[in-house]
Amino acid sequence: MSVHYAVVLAAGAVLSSSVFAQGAARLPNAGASSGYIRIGDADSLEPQQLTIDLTFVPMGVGTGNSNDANGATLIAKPREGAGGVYIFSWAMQWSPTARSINAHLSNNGTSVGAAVRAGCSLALGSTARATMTFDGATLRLYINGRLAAEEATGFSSVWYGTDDVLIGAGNYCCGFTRRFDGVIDDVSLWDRALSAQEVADLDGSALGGDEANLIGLWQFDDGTYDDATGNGNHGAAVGSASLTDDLGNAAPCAADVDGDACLSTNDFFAYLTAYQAQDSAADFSPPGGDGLINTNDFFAFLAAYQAGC
Ligand SMILES: [Ca+2]
Ligand SMILES: [Ca+2]
Ligand SMILES: [Ca+2]
Repeated sequence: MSVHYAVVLAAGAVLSSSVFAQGAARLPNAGASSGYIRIGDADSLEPQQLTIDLTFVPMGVGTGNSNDANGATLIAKPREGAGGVYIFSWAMQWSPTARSINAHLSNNGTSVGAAVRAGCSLALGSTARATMTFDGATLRLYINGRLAAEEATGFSSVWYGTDDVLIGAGNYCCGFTRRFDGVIDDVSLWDRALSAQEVADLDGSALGGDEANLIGLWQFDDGTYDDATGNGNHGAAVGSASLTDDLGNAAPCAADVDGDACLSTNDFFAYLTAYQAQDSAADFSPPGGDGLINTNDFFAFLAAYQAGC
């Protein structure tokens, strides 16, 4: 068990130190503010089997019915202006209300699809990595590189229309624009389902753009919204979207000791395991740790847990 947790915590450490060391996209969707990224429709954005990976920090509930169970859109190839169900090719969303991260796929863009949900989600201001994969038979959702939910789809093909890819918005009809308020970074799109191990090992900030099966990469590190792959599906800022290095206090939720972006009693037991092992993962006090693990650390963990991170 301790080995398992140590691996997870090592992944968390990478998140906190490097993911936002360079540029990221700030998408302000609160009140009258609106900002998202638009990537023009292209055949190269339409894989039949796929992986979509990104890292995000929610900073508010978003706008446009983003506060329901489906939530705010992290990325989608939506049918803009449409109403109904499965009105997209694919979508990943974060719900501040249901405290879930969810992934969706459609077989016909109007009624047939699949959806998976991770049980709960991270707090405002914390960062997590979400990954969806489809191998032609099963839709999977990973949080922080770990499988969180999966479902056999009953269909093998993905429906595609002529709509653009949007990062941070769904733009469906009737007030359901589902715009995300926060930061998104290191978005990658692949034309096959990466394996569980590949997802665990994936670090979008370290990709170069020429990896096999990588068909889209938006890292926001060079002052642009450009696609770093040869497909050249460059993004454009809409509204008040901007690039930023300022993530405020964004860091992995400290109390989420097992790294699944969900605060539960599992984290309490994971903390106890680390504590007993005198693992540095248990070193919560003083902030940043001091190499010593004692009851001060235990109380600091409890405070973080009670505070919701
Ligand atoms: Ca970046
Ligand atoms: Ca957890
Ligand atoms: Ca300590």
